[in-house]
Amino acid sequence: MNQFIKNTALSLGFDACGIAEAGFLAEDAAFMRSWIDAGNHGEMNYLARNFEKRTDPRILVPGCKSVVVVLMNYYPAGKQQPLAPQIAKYAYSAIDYHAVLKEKLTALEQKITTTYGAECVSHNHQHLFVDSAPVLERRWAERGGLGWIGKHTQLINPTFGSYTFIGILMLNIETMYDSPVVPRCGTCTRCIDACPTHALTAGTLDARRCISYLTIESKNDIPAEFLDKLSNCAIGCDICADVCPWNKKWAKPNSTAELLPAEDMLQWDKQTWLHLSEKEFNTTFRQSAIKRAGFQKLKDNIQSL
Ligand code: B12
Ligand code: SF4
Ligand code: SF4
Repeated sequence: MNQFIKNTALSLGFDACGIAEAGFLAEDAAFMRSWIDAGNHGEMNYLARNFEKRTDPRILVPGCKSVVVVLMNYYPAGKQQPLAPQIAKYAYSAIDYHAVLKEKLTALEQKITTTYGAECVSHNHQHLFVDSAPVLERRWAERGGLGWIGKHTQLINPTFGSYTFIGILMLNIETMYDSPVVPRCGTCTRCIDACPTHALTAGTLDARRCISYLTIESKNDIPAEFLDKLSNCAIGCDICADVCPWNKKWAKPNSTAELLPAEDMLQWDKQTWLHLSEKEFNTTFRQSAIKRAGFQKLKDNIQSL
């Protein structure tokens, strides 16, 4: 079954798949408690909620025995002009990655239940997740043998690097499990050294200082202390990932048709971004992850650069 699930995931367009045994993440729970208590999550109050569910998928999805993790490479073939306000690569695609991964995960679930029976999944609980649920996705990816969590706190896959989306499918059946990959950051500290806002310390992120948080998640104005450190980032930030030797060496353009960039966006210069009307924003980015930040936030961010 392990091999069936992996082969099916690859045939559906995922780039990697691993499976971990569901269980309580004791060390992560302790770490996360202190991370939250120190306020590192900023205004992302949802991270402090559902603590038990977040640290044990068997509480989130009663009956869950196995965590299937899929990766999708999103490293783009084309890039923006370097002087244009930078949109992080995860948000290049015209179609929001949540929708792309969920559709393929649903297809994977269907093939599994058709082959092994409807009881493989819990029909009374949501069991398919991309980003938005209390699931420590990177840790499950690591446990499923798909890579290690680098010092920039992102999952690094030894074949694709860290520009990968993570999707999760919880199964109510047991199967063979994969072994975690040994972390390979070694003595490197390039991501920590490159972070313009000093958001990273060895293996931990202070989200309140992270440009990704400041330009997307935070509802407040960007604090003055960070305004000269935004490094031309308008939505999200890829600086710590861009300097990582694993990405420099292994990141390769994705071949997923659904992740093609929103039209013309890569050619826009700063003036085009500045003159973008709300109507144009809603049309161009109607299905894109950029919509999450919102028109006004995008405009304010660009004005700050
Ligand atoms: C909240 C969130 C953010 C926040 C906070 C980021 C963060 N590092 O936590 C902000 C807005 C800053 C953010 C930014 C980004 N994000 Co984000 N984000 C999430 C989200 C929704 C939750 C993450 C979370 O639970 N954070 C809480 C902290 C405590 O968890 P953690 O850092 O994973 O730490 C855990 C372990 O690493 C471990 N741990 C860490 N240190 C230590 C130390 C010890 C001693 C121990 C025992 C354990 C331990 O314990 C923790 C609990 O398990 C996930 C989706 C999901 N549901 O998982 C996406 C997710 C992590 N984000 C993603 C992406 C792509 C990004 C960005 C690259 C986007 C961008 N370009 O701007 C940046 C990267 C910034 C960075 N350096 O991490 C991807 C990452 C894919 C990958 N290959 O890793 C995810 C998985 C979404 C997805 N489904 O694809 N994100
Ligand atoms: S995403 Fe940018 S601001 Fe956030 S930790 Fe990485 S380099 Fe620092
Ligand atoms: S830059 Fe170096 S320390 Fe940071 S994640 Fe990559 S290999 Fe690890």
